[in-house]
Amino acid sequence: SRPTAFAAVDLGATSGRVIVGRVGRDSLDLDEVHRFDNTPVQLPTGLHWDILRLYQASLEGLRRAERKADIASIGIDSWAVDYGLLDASGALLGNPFHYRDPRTGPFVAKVWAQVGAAELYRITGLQHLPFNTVFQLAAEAGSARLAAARSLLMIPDLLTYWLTGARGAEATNASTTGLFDATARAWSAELIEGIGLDPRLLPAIRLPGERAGTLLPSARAATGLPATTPVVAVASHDTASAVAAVPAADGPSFAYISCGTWSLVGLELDAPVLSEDSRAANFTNELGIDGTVRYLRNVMGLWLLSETQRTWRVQGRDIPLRDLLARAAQAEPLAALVNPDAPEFLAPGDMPARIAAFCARTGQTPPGTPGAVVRCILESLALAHRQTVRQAAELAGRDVEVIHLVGGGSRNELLCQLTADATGLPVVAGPTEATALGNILVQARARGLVDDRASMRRLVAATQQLRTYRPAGDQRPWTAAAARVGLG
Ligand code: LRH
Repeated sequence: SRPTAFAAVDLGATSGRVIVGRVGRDSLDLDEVHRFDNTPVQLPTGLHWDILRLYQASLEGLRRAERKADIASIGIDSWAVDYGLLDASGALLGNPFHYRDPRTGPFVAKVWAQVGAAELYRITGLQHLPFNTVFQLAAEAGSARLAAARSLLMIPDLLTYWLTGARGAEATNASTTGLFDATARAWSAELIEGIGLDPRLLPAIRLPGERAGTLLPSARAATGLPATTPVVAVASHDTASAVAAVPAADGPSFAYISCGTWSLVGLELDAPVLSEDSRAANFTNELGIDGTVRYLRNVMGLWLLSETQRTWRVQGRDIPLRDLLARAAQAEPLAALVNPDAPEFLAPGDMPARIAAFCARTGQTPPGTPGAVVRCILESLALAHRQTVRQAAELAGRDVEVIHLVGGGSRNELLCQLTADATGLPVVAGPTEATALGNILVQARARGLVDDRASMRRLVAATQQLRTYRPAGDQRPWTAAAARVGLG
Protein backbone atom coordinates (compact mmCIF):
# COMPACT_ATOMS: atom_id res chain seq x y z
CA SER A 1 0.00 0.00 0.00
CA ARG A 2 1.03 3.60 -0.54
CA PRO A 3 2.69 5.54 2.29
CA THR A 4 0.47 7.96 4.22
CA ALA A 5 1.55 11.61 4.48
CA PHE A 6 1.47 13.71 7.63
CA ALA A 7 2.46 17.33 8.24
CA ALA A 8 4.64 18.29 11.21
CA VAL A 9 4.95 21.90 12.30
CA ASP A 10 8.10 22.04 14.44
CA LEU A 11 9.03 25.37 16.01
CA GLY A 12 12.47 25.72 17.54
CA ALA A 13 13.90 28.67 19.42
CA THR A 14 15.91 29.87 16.42
CA SER A 15 14.04 28.39 13.45
CA GLY A 16 10.84 26.66 12.53
CA ARG A 17 10.00 24.15 9.84
CA VAL A 18 7.09 22.36 8.27
CA ILE A 19 7.88 18.82 7.23
CA VAL A 20 5.86 16.29 5.29
CA GLY A 21 6.51 12.79 6.59
CA ARG A 22 5.51 9.75 4.56
CA VAL A 23 5.00 6.62 6.60
CA GLY A 24 4.75 3.16 5.09
CA ARG A 25 5.09 -0.33 6.57
CA ASP A 26 8.88 -0.27 6.27
CA SER A 27 9.48 3.27 5.13
CA LEU A 28 9.70 6.70 6.69
CA ASP A 29 10.70 9.70 4.57
CA LEU A 30 10.86 13.34 5.48
CA ASP A 31 10.43 16.20 3.07
CA GLU A 32 11.06 19.68 4.46
CA VAL A 33 8.64 21.98 2.66
CA HIS A 34 9.28 25.20 4.59
CA ARG A 35 11.96 26.55 6.91
CA PHE A 36 11.95 29.99 8.50
CA ASP A 37 13.84 32.00 11.08
CA ASN A 38 12.39 32.56 14.49
CA THR A 39 13.60 35.99 15.54
CA PRO A 40 12.39 37.28 18.90
CA VAL A 41 11.49 40.94 19.30
CA GLN A 42 12.69 43.22 22.08
CA LEU A 43 9.76 45.44 23.10
CA PRO A 44 9.65 47.95 25.95
CA THR A 45 7.82 45.23 27.93
CA GLY A 46 10.58 42.68 27.40
CA LEU A 47 11.67 39.97 24.99
CA HIS A 48 8.76 38.47 23.05
CA TRP A 49 8.11 35.83 20.42
CA ASP A 50 6.84 37.08 17.08
CA ILE A 51 3.92 34.69 17.38
CA LEU A 52 1.82 35.94 14.46
CA ARG A 53 4.79 35.58 12.15
CA LEU A 54 5.34 32.03 13.41
CA TYR A 55 1.69 31.21 12.81
CA GLN A 56 1.80 32.82 9.38
CA ALA A 57 4.90 30.81 8.44
CA SER A 58 3.24 27.64 9.74
CA LEU A 59 0.22 28.30 7.51
CA GLU A 60 2.51 28.92 4.54
CA GLY A 61 4.28 25.62 5.28
CA LEU A 62 0.96 23.78 5.48
CA ARG A 63 -0.06 25.33 2.15
CA ARG A 64 3.12 23.95 0.60
CA ALA A 65 2.48 20.58 2.27
CA GLU A 66 -0.99 20.48 0.74
CA ARG A 67 0.53 20.92 -2.72
CA LYS A 68 2.93 18.04 -2.16
CA ALA A 69 0.69 15.34 -0.70
CA ASP A 70 -2.68 14.27 0.64
CA ILE A 71 -2.20 15.28 4.26
CA ALA A 72 -3.81 12.79 6.65
CA SER A 73 -3.32 15.01 9.71
CA ILE A 74 -1.28 17.83 11.24
CA GLY A 75 0.81 17.86 14.43
CA ILE A 76 2.44 20.85 16.13
CA ASP A 77 5.36 20.96 18.55
CA SER A 78 7.56 23.71 19.95
CA TRP A 79 9.85 24.62 22.82
CA ALA A 80 8.33 24.37 26.30
CA VAL A 81 7.27 26.69 29.16
CA ASP A 82 5.98 29.68 27.15
CA TYR A 83 2.30 30.49 26.73
CA GLY A 84 -0.31 32.88 25.41
CA LEU A 85 -3.21 34.29 27.41
CA LEU A 86 -6.69 34.59 25.86
CA ASP A 87 -9.40 36.99 26.97
CA ALA A 88 -13.09 36.15 27.34
CA SER A 89 -13.63 36.51 23.59
CA GLY A 90 -10.74 34.17 22.78
CA ALA A 91 -8.42 36.96 21.59
CA LEU A 92 -4.72 36.77 22.39
CA LEU A 93 -3.66 39.24 25.09
CA GLY A 94 -0.33 40.68 23.99
CA ASN A 95 2.64 38.80 22.58
CA PRO A 96 3.89 35.75 24.47
CA PHE A 97 7.10 36.34 26.39
CA HIS A 98 10.35 34.61 25.45
CA TYR A 99 11.72 32.37 28.19
CA ARG A 100 15.07 34.18 27.96
CA ASP A 101 13.47 37.42 29.12
CA PRO A 102 15.06 38.07 32.52
CA ARG A 103 12.01 39.55 34.29
CA THR A 104 11.22 36.39 36.30
CA GLY A 105 14.37 36.42 38.50
CA PRO A 106 12.89 38.21 41.54
CA PHE A 107 9.70 36.15 41.46
CA VAL A 108 11.35 32.82 42.16
CA ALA A 109 11.68 33.69 45.84
CA LYS A 110 8.03 34.78 45.90
CA VAL A 111 6.81 31.39 44.63
CA TRP A 112 9.11 29.56 47.01
CA ALA A 113 7.65 31.61 49.86
CA GLN A 114 4.14 30.58 48.74
CA VAL A 115 4.72 26.86 48.19
CA GLY A 116 8.32 26.02 49.14
CA ALA A 117 10.99 24.78 46.75
CA ALA A 118 11.02 21.26 48.20
CA GLU A 119 7.23 21.01 48.02
CA LEU A 120 7.25 22.31 44.46
CA TYR A 121 9.67 19.54 43.48
CA ARG A 122 7.80 16.87 45.42
CA ILE A 123 4.66 17.62 43.39
CA THR A 124 5.97 18.59 39.97
CA GLY A 125 9.36 16.81 39.83
CA LEU A 126 10.41 19.72 37.61
CA GLN A 127 14.00 20.99 37.46
CA HIS A 128 14.41 24.52 38.63
CA LEU A 129 14.78 26.91 35.72
CA PRO A 130 14.07 30.58 36.44
CA PHE A 131 11.79 30.75 33.41
CA ASN A 132 9.44 27.88 34.25
CA THR A 133 5.84 28.91 33.54
CA VAL A 134 5.05 29.10 37.24
CA PHE A 135 7.66 31.87 37.70
CA GLN A 136 6.55 33.70 34.56
CA LEU A 137 3.00 33.74 35.91
CA ALA A 138 4.21 34.98 39.29
CA ALA A 139 5.87 37.87 37.43
CA GLU A 140 2.48 38.75 35.91
CA ALA A 141 0.48 38.54 39.13
CA GLY A 142 -1.68 41.63 39.56
CA SER A 143 -1.23 42.74 35.94
CA ALA A 144 -4.15 43.90 33.80
CA ARG A 145 -3.25 41.19 31.30
CA LEU A 146 -3.57 38.34 33.79
CA ALA A 147 -6.75 39.87 35.22
CA ALA A 148 -8.30 39.85 31.73
CA ALA A 149 -7.11 36.30 30.95
CA ARG A 150 -9.60 33.45 30.77
CA SER A 151 -7.37 30.77 29.19
CA LEU A 152 -3.70 29.98 29.23
CA LEU A 153 -2.48 28.05 26.19
CA MET A 154 1.06 26.75 25.70
CA ILE A 155 2.57 27.74 22.33
CA PRO A 156 1.61 24.57 20.36
CA ASP A 157 -1.83 24.60 21.99
CA LEU A 158 -2.24 28.23 20.95
CA LEU A 159 -1.47 27.46 17.30
CA THR A 160 -3.80 24.44 17.52
CA TYR A 161 -6.49 26.77 18.83
CA TRP A 162 -6.00 29.16 15.93
CA LEU A 163 -6.20 26.29 13.44
CA THR A 164 -9.18 24.50 14.99
CA GLY A 165 -10.91 26.67 17.59
CA ALA A 166 -10.40 23.87 20.14
CA ARG A 167 -8.68 24.54 23.45
CA GLY A 168 -6.68 21.96 25.37
CA ALA A 169 -3.43 21.42 27.23
CA GLU A 170 -1.21 18.76 25.74
CA ALA A 171 0.30 16.71 28.56
CA THR A 172 4.03 16.60 27.72
CA ASN A 173 4.18 20.38 27.49
CA ALA A 174 1.92 20.88 30.52
CA SER A 175 4.53 18.89 32.46
CA THR A 176 7.06 21.70 31.94
CA THR A 177 4.97 24.42 33.57
CA GLY A 178 5.61 23.79 37.25
CA LEU A 179 1.84 23.47 37.76
CA PHE A 180 1.55 19.80 36.81
CA ASP A 181 1.58 16.88 39.22
CA ALA A 182 4.24 14.42 38.06
CA THR A 183 2.72 11.49 39.95
CA ALA A 184 -0.98 12.06 39.27
CA ARG A 185 -0.15 13.28 35.74
CA ALA A 186 -2.73 16.04 36.01
CA TRP A 187 -2.82 19.75 36.79
CA SER A 188 -2.09 20.31 40.46
CA ALA A 189 -5.03 22.28 41.85
CA GLU A 190 -3.07 22.61 45.08
CA LEU A 191 -0.20 24.43 43.37
CA ILE A 192 -2.37 26.49 41.06
CA GLU A 193 -4.42 27.81 43.95
CA GLY A 194 -1.31 28.01 46.13
CA ILE A 195 0.13 30.68 43.86
CA GLY A 196 -3.18 32.48 43.60
CA LEU A 197 -4.19 31.47 40.07
CA ASP A 198 -7.69 30.65 38.92
CA PRO A 199 -7.67 26.92 37.98
CA ARG A 200 -10.15 27.66 35.18
CA LEU A 201 -7.30 29.31 33.26
CA LEU A 202 -5.92 25.88 32.46
CA PRO A 203 -7.79 23.79 29.91
CA ALA A 204 -8.32 20.05 30.11
CA ILE A 205 -5.30 17.83 29.49
CA ARG A 206 -4.95 16.15 26.07
CA LEU A 207 -2.72 13.12 25.58
CA PRO A 208 -0.42 12.66 22.58
CA GLY A 209 -2.37 10.89 19.86
CA GLU A 210 -5.72 12.48 20.70
CA ARG A 211 -7.48 14.46 18.02
CA ALA A 212 -7.70 18.15 18.90
CA GLY A 213 -10.06 19.27 16.14
CA THR A 214 -10.41 20.05 12.45
CA LEU A 215 -9.66 23.19 10.46
CA LEU A 216 -11.57 26.44 10.85
CA PRO A 217 -12.53 28.29 7.65
CA SER A 218 -9.65 30.76 8.19
CA ALA A 219 -7.11 27.94 8.36
CA ARG A 220 -8.70 26.17 5.42
CA ALA A 221 -8.52 29.28 3.28
CA ALA A 222 -4.88 29.95 4.17
CA THR A 223 -3.67 26.39 3.58
CA GLY A 224 -5.98 24.93 0.93
CA LEU A 225 -6.35 21.83 3.12
CA PRO A 226 -9.79 20.21 3.42
CA ALA A 227 -11.94 21.27 6.39
CA THR A 228 -11.90 17.70 7.64
CA THR A 229 -8.12 17.62 8.13
CA PRO A 230 -7.52 16.69 11.75
CA VAL A 231 -5.01 18.43 13.98
CA VAL A 232 -3.66 15.73 16.27
CA ALA A 233 -2.12 16.45 19.66
CA VAL A 234 1.38 15.02 19.33
CA ALA A 235 4.05 15.10 22.04
CA SER A 236 3.88 18.88 21.64
CA HIS A 237 6.93 19.56 23.79
CA ASP A 238 9.66 19.29 21.14
CA THR A 239 11.97 17.38 23.48
CA ALA A 240 9.25 14.78 24.11
CA SER A 241 8.83 14.30 20.36
CA ALA A 242 12.60 13.98 19.94
CA VAL A 243 12.85 11.35 22.68
CA ALA A 244 9.96 9.43 21.11
CA ALA A 245 12.09 9.13 17.95
CA VAL A 246 15.36 8.07 19.61
CA PRO A 247 16.38 5.02 17.56
CA ALA A 248 17.22 2.89 20.61
CA ALA A 249 16.88 -0.88 20.61
CA ASP A 250 14.88 -2.48 23.42
CA GLY A 251 17.94 -4.17 24.91
CA PRO A 252 20.79 -2.03 26.19
CA SER A 253 20.15 0.80 28.59
CA PHE A 254 20.41 4.03 26.70
CA ALA A 255 20.81 7.65 27.59
CA TYR A 256 19.80 10.35 25.13
CA ILE A 257 20.98 13.82 24.35
CA SER A 258 18.51 15.90 22.38
CA CYS A 259 21.00 18.43 21.14
CA GLY A 260 20.05 21.74 19.56
CA THR A 261 19.71 25.15 21.17
CA TRP A 262 19.67 23.13 24.41
CA SER A 263 21.20 19.77 25.20
CA LEU A 264 18.53 17.78 27.01
CA VAL A 265 20.43 14.95 28.64
CA GLY A 266 18.87 11.99 30.42
CA LEU A 267 16.97 8.73 30.53
CA GLU A 268 13.53 7.39 29.78
CA LEU A 269 11.90 5.97 32.93
CA ASP A 270 8.54 4.48 33.90
CA ALA A 271 8.12 6.52 37.06
CA PRO A 272 9.39 9.86 38.39
CA VAL A 273 12.39 10.14 40.70
CA LEU A 274 11.40 12.73 43.30
CA SER A 275 14.16 12.23 45.86
CA GLU A 276 15.94 15.06 47.62
CA ASP A 277 19.18 14.01 45.85
CA SER A 278 17.42 14.33 42.54
CA ARG A 279 16.21 17.80 43.44
CA ALA A 280 19.68 18.82 44.59
CA ALA A 281 21.10 17.67 41.23
CA ASN A 282 18.24 19.58 39.55
CA PHE A 283 16.90 16.70 37.45
CA THR A 284 13.50 17.00 35.89
CA ASN A 285 10.68 14.48 35.50
CA GLU A 286 8.89 15.72 32.40
CA LEU A 287 6.32 13.61 30.64
CA GLY A 288 7.01 11.56 27.52
CA ILE A 289 4.64 9.58 25.34
CA ASP A 290 2.79 6.60 26.83
CA GLY A 291 3.15 7.94 30.36
CA THR A 292 6.94 7.62 30.30
CA VAL A 293 9.07 10.02 32.30
CA ARG A 294 11.82 12.05 30.68
CA TYR A 295 14.31 12.10 33.49
CA LEU A 296 16.81 14.71 32.34
CA ARG A 297 18.56 17.98 32.93
CA ASN A 298 18.92 20.98 30.63
CA VAL A 299 22.49 21.70 29.53
CA MET A 300 22.93 25.08 27.85
CA GLY A 301 23.64 23.46 24.47
CA LEU A 302 24.59 24.93 21.10
CA TRP A 303 23.07 28.25 22.13
CA LEU A 304 26.58 29.12 23.32
CA LEU A 305 27.92 28.55 19.82
CA SER A 306 25.07 30.24 17.95
CA GLU A 307 25.29 33.34 20.16
CA THR A 308 29.07 33.36 19.71
CA GLN A 309 28.66 33.29 15.93
CA ARG A 310 26.02 36.01 16.11
CA THR A 311 28.33 38.20 18.21
CA TRP A 312 31.19 37.75 15.76
CA ARG A 313 28.89 38.50 12.83
CA VAL A 314 27.79 41.75 14.44
CA GLN A 315 31.48 42.57 14.93
CA GLY A 316 32.11 42.01 11.22
CA ARG A 317 33.78 38.59 11.63
CA ASP A 318 31.53 36.19 9.79
CA ILE A 319 33.34 32.85 9.83
CA PRO A 320 31.40 29.93 8.34
CA LEU A 321 30.59 27.16 10.80
CA ARG A 322 32.57 24.61 8.79
CA ASP A 323 35.73 26.69 9.15
CA LEU A 324 35.13 27.31 12.83
CA LEU A 325 34.74 23.60 13.49
CA ALA A 326 37.84 22.76 11.43
CA ARG A 327 39.85 25.29 13.44
CA ALA A 328 38.39 23.99 16.72
CA ALA A 329 39.45 20.46 15.79
CA GLN A 330 43.05 21.72 15.46
CA ALA A 331 43.02 23.80 18.68
CA GLU A 332 44.77 22.66 21.85
CA PRO A 333 42.66 20.13 23.82
CA LEU A 334 41.21 21.01 27.24
CA ALA A 335 43.04 24.34 27.38
CA ALA A 336 40.15 26.44 28.73
CA LEU A 337 36.74 25.31 29.99
CA VAL A 338 33.53 26.81 31.29
CA ASN A 339 30.50 25.51 33.10
CA PRO A 340 27.97 25.92 30.28
CA ASP A 341 25.13 26.17 32.78
CA ALA A 342 26.52 29.21 34.58
CA PRO A 343 23.62 31.71 34.77
CA GLU A 344 25.45 34.39 32.79
CA PHE A 345 25.14 32.28 29.62
CA LEU A 346 21.32 32.22 29.65
CA ALA A 347 20.42 35.63 28.23
CA PRO A 348 21.30 36.67 24.67
CA GLY A 349 24.57 38.59 24.39
CA ASP A 350 28.31 38.62 23.85
CA MET A 351 29.24 35.01 24.64
CA PRO A 352 32.96 35.28 23.75
CA ALA A 353 33.28 38.09 26.32
CA ARG A 354 31.34 36.12 28.93
CA ILE A 355 33.48 33.04 28.28
CA ALA A 356 36.64 35.13 28.67
CA ALA A 357 35.32 36.58 31.95
CA PHE A 358 34.49 33.09 33.23
CA CYS A 359 38.00 31.88 32.40
CA ALA A 360 39.66 34.89 34.00
CA ARG A 361 37.57 34.48 37.14
CA THR A 362 38.54 30.80 37.44
CA GLY A 363 42.25 31.34 36.89
CA GLN A 364 42.35 30.11 33.28
CA THR A 365 43.82 31.82 30.26
CA PRO A 366 40.86 32.87 28.07
CA PRO A 367 40.82 31.27 24.62
CA GLY A 368 42.62 33.60 22.21
CA THR A 369 41.38 32.61 18.76
CA PRO A 370 37.98 31.77 17.28
CA GLY A 371 39.06 28.12 16.97
CA ALA A 372 40.03 28.04 20.64
CA VAL A 373 36.73 29.65 21.69
CA VAL A 374 34.73 27.05 19.76
CA ARG A 375 36.89 24.24 21.15
CA CYS A 376 36.24 25.59 24.65
CA ILE A 377 32.47 25.58 24.03
CA LEU A 378 32.34 22.06 22.59
CA GLU A 379 34.62 20.51 25.22
CA SER A 380 32.65 22.22 27.97
CA LEU A 381 29.42 20.82 26.53
CA ALA A 382 31.00 17.34 26.28
CA LEU A 383 31.96 17.56 29.96
CA ALA A 384 28.46 18.69 30.95
CA HIS A 385 27.04 15.79 28.89
CA ARG A 386 29.33 13.40 30.76
CA GLN A 387 28.38 14.71 34.18
CA THR A 388 24.67 14.68 33.41
CA VAL A 389 24.60 11.14 31.96
CA ARG A 390 26.50 9.84 34.99
CA GLN A 391 24.30 11.61 37.52
CA ALA A 392 21.09 10.51 35.79
CA ALA A 393 22.26 6.88 35.80
CA GLU A 394 23.22 7.06 39.44
CA LEU A 395 20.08 8.82 40.64
CA ALA A 396 17.81 6.47 38.70
CA GLY A 397 19.84 3.38 39.58
CA ARG A 398 20.48 2.41 35.98
CA ASP A 399 23.44 1.39 33.84
CA VAL A 400 24.02 3.26 30.62
CA GLU A 401 25.71 1.44 27.75
CA VAL A 402 25.11 3.76 24.84
CA ILE A 403 24.23 7.40 24.25
CA HIS A 404 21.86 8.43 21.46
CA LEU A 405 22.53 11.98 20.37
CA VAL A 406 19.67 13.34 18.26
CA GLY A 407 18.74 16.72 16.80
CA GLY A 408 20.69 19.36 14.90
CA GLY A 409 23.76 18.81 17.10
CA SER A 410 24.14 15.29 15.70
CA ARG A 411 25.56 16.93 12.57
CA ASN A 412 28.41 18.40 14.63
CA GLU A 413 31.02 15.64 14.26
CA LEU A 414 33.47 17.22 16.68
CA LEU A 415 30.86 17.53 19.42
CA CYS A 416 29.77 13.90 18.91
CA GLN A 417 33.34 12.64 19.10
CA LEU A 418 34.17 14.77 22.15
CA THR A 419 31.02 13.50 23.88
CA ALA A 420 32.09 9.90 23.21
CA ASP A 421 35.61 10.65 24.45
CA ALA A 422 34.47 12.46 27.60
CA THR A 423 31.87 9.85 28.58
CA GLY A 424 33.82 6.78 27.48
CA LEU A 425 30.61 5.54 25.84
CA PRO A 426 29.64 4.97 22.21
CA VAL A 427 27.58 7.82 20.82
CA VAL A 428 25.03 6.96 18.12
CA ALA A 429 24.39 10.24 16.30
CA GLY A 430 21.14 10.94 14.46
CA PRO A 431 18.53 11.45 13.29
CA THR A 432 18.91 15.19 12.88
CA GLU A 433 15.17 15.74 12.58
CA ALA A 434 14.24 13.58 15.58
CA THR A 435 11.61 16.04 16.74
CA ALA A 436 9.75 16.11 13.42
CA LEU A 437 10.01 12.30 13.24
CA GLY A 438 8.52 11.92 16.71
CA ASN A 439 5.75 14.34 15.77
CA ILE A 440 4.96 12.37 12.60
CA LEU A 441 5.19 8.94 14.23
CA VAL A 442 2.69 9.84 16.93
CA GLN A 443 0.29 10.91 14.20
CA ALA A 444 0.98 7.69 12.28
CA ARG A 445 0.31 5.68 15.40
CA ALA A 446 -2.98 7.49 15.96
CA ARG A 447 -3.92 6.23 12.47
CA GLY A 448 -2.94 2.69 13.34
CA LEU A 449 0.09 2.61 11.01
CA VAL A 450 2.61 1.86 13.75
CA ASP A 451 1.77 0.02 16.93
CA ASP A 452 4.00 0.71 19.89
CA ARG A 453 6.95 2.77 21.02
CA ALA A 454 9.42 0.01 20.24
CA SER A 455 8.20 -0.30 16.66
CA MET A 456 8.31 3.47 16.20
CA ARG A 457 11.96 3.38 17.25
CA ARG A 458 12.73 0.37 15.09
CA LEU A 459 11.31 2.18 12.10
CA VAL A 460 13.51 5.22 12.79
CA ALA A 461 16.60 3.01 13.25
CA ALA A 462 15.87 1.12 10.02
CA THR A 463 15.22 4.16 7.85
CA GLN A 464 17.29 7.11 9.10
CA GLN A 465 20.97 7.78 8.71
CA LEU A 466 22.91 7.12 11.93
CA ARG A 467 26.60 7.25 12.72
CA THR A 468 28.41 5.72 15.69
CA TYR A 469 31.33 7.48 17.40
CA ARG A 470 33.54 5.25 19.55
CA PRO A 471 35.34 6.73 22.55
CA ALA A 472 39.02 7.25 21.85
CA GLY A 473 41.99 8.08 24.01
CA ASP A 474 42.47 8.41 27.68
CA GLN A 475 39.68 9.30 30.12
CA ARG A 476 42.02 10.81 32.72
CA PRO A 477 42.47 14.27 31.19
CA TRP A 478 38.68 14.59 31.02
CA THR A 479 38.33 13.62 34.67
CA ALA A 480 40.95 16.19 35.67
CA ALA A 481 39.34 18.86 33.47
CA ALA A 482 35.88 18.13 34.90
CA ALA A 483 37.18 18.68 38.42
CA ARG A 484 38.72 21.99 37.34
CA VAL A 485 35.35 23.53 36.40
CA GLY A 486 33.20 21.74 38.96
CA LEU A 487 31.65 19.35 36.43
CA GLY A 488 33.00 16.21 38.12
C1 LRH B 1 14.06 22.72 23.87
C2 LRH B 1 13.16 23.07 25.01
C3 LRH B 1 13.62 22.46 26.32
C4 LRH B 1 13.05 23.45 27.30
C5 LRH B 1 13.39 24.75 26.60
C6 LRH B 1 12.63 25.93 27.06
O1 LRH B 1 13.64 23.31 22.68
O2 LRH B 1 11.84 22.69 24.75
O3 LRH B 1 13.18 21.13 26.53
O4 LRH B 1 13.55 23.34 28.58
O5 LRH B 1 13.17 24.48 25.22
